[in-house]
Amino acid sequence: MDLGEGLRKAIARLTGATIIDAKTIREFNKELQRALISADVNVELVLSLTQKLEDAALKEKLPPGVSAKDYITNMLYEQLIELMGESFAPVMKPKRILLLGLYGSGKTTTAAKLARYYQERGLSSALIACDVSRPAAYEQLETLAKQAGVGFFGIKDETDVRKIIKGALAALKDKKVLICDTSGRNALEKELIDQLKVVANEFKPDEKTLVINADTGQVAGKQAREFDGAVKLTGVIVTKLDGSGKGGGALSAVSAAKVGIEFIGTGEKLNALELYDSKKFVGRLLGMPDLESLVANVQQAIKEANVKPEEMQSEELNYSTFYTQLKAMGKMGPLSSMMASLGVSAPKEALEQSETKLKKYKSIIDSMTSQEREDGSLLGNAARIKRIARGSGSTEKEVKEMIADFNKMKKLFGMMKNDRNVRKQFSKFMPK
Ligand SMILES: Nc1nc2c(ncn2[C@@H]2O[C@H](COP(=O)(O)OP(=O)(O)O)[C@@H](O)[C@H]2O)c(=O)[nH]1
Ligand SMILES: [Mg+2]
Repeated sequence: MDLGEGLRKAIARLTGATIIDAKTIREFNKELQRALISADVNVELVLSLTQKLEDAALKEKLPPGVSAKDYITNMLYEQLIELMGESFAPVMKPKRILLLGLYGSGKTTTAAKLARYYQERGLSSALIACDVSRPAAYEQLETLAKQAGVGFFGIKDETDVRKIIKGALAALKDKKVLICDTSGRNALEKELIDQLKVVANEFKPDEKTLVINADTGQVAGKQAREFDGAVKLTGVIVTKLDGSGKGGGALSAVSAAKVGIEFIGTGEKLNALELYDSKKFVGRLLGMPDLESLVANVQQAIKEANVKPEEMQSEELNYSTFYTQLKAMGKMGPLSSMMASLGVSAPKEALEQSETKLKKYKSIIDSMTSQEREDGSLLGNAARIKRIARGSGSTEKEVKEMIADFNKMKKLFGMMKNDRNVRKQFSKFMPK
């Protein structure tokens, strides 16, 4: 069973759960621990991750409208990005990169992809052929360098890596980014490790990047530890994510070497290189292509559930904050009855909540310019109302209705700000 499968199994256990109690989260954690430990993720790390999940799950209340499954999936996602990083921004300065990895992991192809990547962004690049084990490795890299339009240095049939690096550093002085391709064997051997140490000493790389194939399983952790022991890794690139592999080994590798994922390879072509993006990567790992929207929805729900009455009135009301506030108030029941109990007469239909209405308001607000969102008074203009109505697929009447609701809320906020008694009354209506 690969890691993704184990994680998916753990998540599947939560289907239908309506609350998160100790039993639910512990069963989930047990499954999660099994999956992570069998993927060779460091045991201590696994225990601290599941402990954090348990603490958070039991402390926090499920926000309204969010299922236990989505909520815990989001928490798991947050823990995983703590481990692997959320995104990667490469240093765009002259530098030397050493690529390492087992035979067939995609090092040579990735070297050319990276050279092309940096050169396209204004840093002239060159490739150095230091794979002295594989027949035709020299020719493969030379061909790829031509295709990528980047520099190349190698000494055909030379087996002394020291000589190659010395020659390369002399010949490629005018290049900003130097990328060194190395030998890889089917499994690590002492000879290979010794050779890599020599290359690293001579080349003095700024980055030492492990290239692993997305279908590498738990052995990725062992590989990463051994390469890390030899040269101290700085990052990981996962290749062949366009294939059937889901990249579970990457989690073992980053946890073993304590580095992040930098790029992913998504094809044989030289432009098939993408910057690592945690939402995409974890989504794939968990077999949830829609993870991005799940995470966005849960995070929005958490934010809304946490709006406190104090914050509601301290926050300046404008159209940027209106939607969130409106949703938060929706949980308090019809506002008109509340306002009546405060001794404020409100029109019966005031701020009536309904999902359709909220959706409509959201699309109207999305059609506003950022200026209009900040300064609601701009909407006194008929041409603007017309434009917003058209942009959001609403009628002008609907836009005007929303403006009226906005103004009512603004009035209420003003009262809350100025009157402690009203504030106190108001907080009674907040959901506990
Ligand atoms: N589909 C796919 N194939 C890749 C990717 N990266 C490398 N390959 C292929 O994998 C094979 C081995 O790649 P190579 O760069 O020679 O690996 P090396 O032995 O580590 O240098 C080649 O056929 C590449 O075209 C990738 O991201 N996606
Ligand atoms: Mg190679």
